[in-house]
Amino acid sequence: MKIVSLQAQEILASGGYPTIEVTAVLEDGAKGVASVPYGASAGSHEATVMMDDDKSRWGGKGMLKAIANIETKLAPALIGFDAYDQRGLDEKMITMDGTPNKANLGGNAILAISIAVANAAANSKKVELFQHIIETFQTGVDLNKLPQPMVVAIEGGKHADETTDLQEFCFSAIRQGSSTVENVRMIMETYHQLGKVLKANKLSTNVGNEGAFAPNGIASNEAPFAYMLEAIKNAGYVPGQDIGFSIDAAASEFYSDGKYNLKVEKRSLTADELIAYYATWMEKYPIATMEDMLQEDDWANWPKLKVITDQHKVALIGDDLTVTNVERLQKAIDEKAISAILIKLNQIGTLTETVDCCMLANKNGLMTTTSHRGGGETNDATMVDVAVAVGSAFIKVGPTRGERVAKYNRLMAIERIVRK
Ligand code: 2PG
Ligand code: MG
Repeated sequence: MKIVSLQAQEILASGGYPTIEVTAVLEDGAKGVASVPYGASAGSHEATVMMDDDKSRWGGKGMLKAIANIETKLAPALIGFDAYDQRGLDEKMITMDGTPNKANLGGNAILAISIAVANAAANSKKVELFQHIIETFQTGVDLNKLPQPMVVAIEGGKHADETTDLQEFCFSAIRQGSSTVENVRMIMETYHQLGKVLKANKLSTNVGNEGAFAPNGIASNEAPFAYMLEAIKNAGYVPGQDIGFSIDAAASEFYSDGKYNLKVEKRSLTADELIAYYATWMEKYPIATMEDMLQEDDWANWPKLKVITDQHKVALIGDDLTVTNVERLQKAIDEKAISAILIKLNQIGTLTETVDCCMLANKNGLMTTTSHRGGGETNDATMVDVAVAVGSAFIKVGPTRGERVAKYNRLMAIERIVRK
């Protein structure tokens, strides 16, 4: 099924700056439209987000260079290519780029084509995108188990001003046997209760990049847990049984010169001291997962933390550490650095490499969580179909704002489709 056109343009991402949208059309008239997100606290080993650096437009954050790469280089080479051959298509773009981090043509340009074509191929076959991914990559997923919501409830770090150093405190649905739709309701009811608890404690309920509460002047990085526990109880659920906590420290953002600088607590800790601090949390609170608790190249200390998370049956997730990259994932497995991995399509830049990374994780018994991006998210919900197709345990997405709820709405729609 040949590609007949690939057309690219700038659209607005959630932060009010541009990103790329591509429309792919196939010879049977089937169409696929996709847009790519990008992060606020991106890891330094991620695929390149090519921006223009032309300060006269969008303060340098335009994407016309990447779009020109689509129009003048990628599209001409890909017209006529078989859209059903996703791996072949992605490999061709990787070869054309020729760099390990897609610096030449832009990870944003390449991913936009990769997922637009996947969407077009699914439409051409008249199947859902997740079904197309399952068939194309033979993922062998069990659709009786769908990903569950991991909902950002409080955000700080780079995603909000004057709040926690840690980036995200999430509610994760961990109860067994209930539907995804019911679990979304459970967590959102709890999120609304959290708003009331914050207000009662004279904290603001303004929201950050991801649509989660960003309370100014919160006392410490540990303070969110007490509010979250109260919210779960007020909503009528049981902490540790229905809902667990998931934390993403995004620790690279508060690390410098060997120290972890907790501004809100006015202290700088060594990795060992920080790990000891985290250990006290695991003893006190129903923590289900912990992500990027250490800096992205702090390979010496991740395995120490993993010993402790294993003891507490907490999944230790790599994000900036592993950047959806099979080589970094393999290293993390070899070094016993993690027990789970965060998956973001734009960290690596093609659908094929993303699925390969998930398959490597699955093969090694590592849980996957597929994630939204902070600063530059879009209404595109391809990440949800990927999560379903590879058997992710969770999708991590914020609770409010259109580009976030689009993901939960897609997840609930998929549940209705597969349970029909
Ligand atoms: C993360 C993400 C998403 P960003 O660190 O997991 O929550 O943030 O997209 O800003 O890197
Ligand atoms: Mg993260």
